[in-house]
Amino acid sequence: MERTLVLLKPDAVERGLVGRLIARFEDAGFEIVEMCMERLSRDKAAAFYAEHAGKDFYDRLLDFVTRGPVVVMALQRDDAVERARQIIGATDPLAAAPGSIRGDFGLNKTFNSIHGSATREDAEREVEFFFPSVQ
Ligand code: 3AN
Repeated sequence: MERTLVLLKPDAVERGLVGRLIARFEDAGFEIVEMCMERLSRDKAAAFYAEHAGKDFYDRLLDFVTRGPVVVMALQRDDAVERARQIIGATDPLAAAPGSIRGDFGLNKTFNSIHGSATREDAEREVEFFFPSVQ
């Protein structure tokens, strides 16, 4: 069974969307393998988003994801990475399909409510990053 990492960003937590967003994944057959709520330190956020270091939106992204708590989940089902990306929608909420999480709730390219692993390799690294004890 495949796993992916989903992170509900501060704008989702602040707006009281956590329960509805988790329900979308459970309704789509995902099992929650691990879950935690935490406020990311700047160093941890920088490590998580290291691939974007130096980009024009990087500091804005770190300010945003550290401004309040996030909810992090390791989710499992067949084709978890691809299916979660479909449920989440495109990075830019304006381009995200209506009915996808970002299409329905994302505010802009930075405040886009949720992160999901982009590839199976990213998923393995990201699950290990947040939940090192998970096999
Ligand atoms: P995704 O989360 O859709 O996989 P990534 O991994 O390219 O997108 O980007 C990670 C995060 O960086 C996005 N969720 C978004 O918050 C932010 N981001 C990406 N591209 C932009 C951009 N062009 N302008 C502002 N923020 C961006």
